[in-house]
Amino acid sequence: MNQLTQYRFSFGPWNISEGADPFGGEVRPVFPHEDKFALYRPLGFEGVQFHDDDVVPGMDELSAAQIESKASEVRKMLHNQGLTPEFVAPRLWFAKQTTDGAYTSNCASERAYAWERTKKCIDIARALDCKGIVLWLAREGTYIREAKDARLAYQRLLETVNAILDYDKNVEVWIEPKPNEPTDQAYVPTIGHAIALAYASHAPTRVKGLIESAHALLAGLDPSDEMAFALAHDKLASVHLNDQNGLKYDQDKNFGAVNLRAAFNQVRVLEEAGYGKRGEFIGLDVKAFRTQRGYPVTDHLRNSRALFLMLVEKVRSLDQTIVEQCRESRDYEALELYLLKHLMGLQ
Ligand code: GLO
Ligand code: MG
Repeated sequence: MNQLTQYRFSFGPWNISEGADPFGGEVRPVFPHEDKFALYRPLGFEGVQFHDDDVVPGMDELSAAQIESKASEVRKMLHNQGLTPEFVAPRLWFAKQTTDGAYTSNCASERAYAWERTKKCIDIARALDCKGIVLWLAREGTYIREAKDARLAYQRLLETVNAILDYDKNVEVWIEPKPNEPTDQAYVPTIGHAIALAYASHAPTRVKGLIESAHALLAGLDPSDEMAFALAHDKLASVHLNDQNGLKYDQDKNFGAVNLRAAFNQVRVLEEAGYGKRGEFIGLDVKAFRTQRGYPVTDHLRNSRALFLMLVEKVRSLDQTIVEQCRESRDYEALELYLLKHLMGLQ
């Protein structure tokens, strides 16, 4: 019999935040980074998503040996807490060398910085025994189209993917597409772009995607179809489930909070494809409300996870016979009404 997927969940330390936004500073005291790990298990999470400098703060100033030793400490700490590192992402958007992009900067020395930093990120992942390298290509784009040669930028991105694959034969590159913010237009806006890069690379089986619901919505696309596309190519390495209220700044709202039906469809597509059966995580990239009282604020993580599991139940209790009959008779009016009643608990 087909075993039901036991989903495992992950988030990154940045998802427990102090509430700063571009218009005002922090509204809660800083919760120490190293204390966040103790919160994971009680919240029902076992996977930790990292930026490279979440593992090794101040890494730009440290030697390879110092980086390795700090990363090994973190590896032990994770092990003691029963946690698994899901991925490490080079944070290529804070340093002054990445002001105009990293791999696609027009400046050779800035591109060299990006590559050195990426190698250190891979070294950190290796020390953690973690194979996923996430590329959220934050500043690889432009504010005005004429600023960069876009064709050359795409070639540089492909060269970088190949260089990562060559630098370490065990790692996988997981590209997290996003169409805009912080740039006006990003060079890898959708999962289609990411998967094209995968197939063009030296080792297509080691290049995959990480789909964030809000990013797909910002691109005007349906997250469940984006996920289905990646799954059809066996290239969905991870997800960042969340929600987004219209075309505005990236909101990272709670999963399902805006469009429950779209959230249901993401869960349905994942569940139908058996996502998670090979250990893939359900990542939640959700942001705490600035208005929320408490310290630390974690209800957004607990609630988004709970909502995901409620939707799994909705998917599993969907009457497939009705769905098939409606498809057969091409009666999508009946299918839609059945689905809406099912979501409302009326059928
Ligand atoms: C921002 C992204 C960001 C990434 C994270 C991991 O829009 O969603 O949170 O997911 O930095 O690379
Ligand atoms: Mg994300």
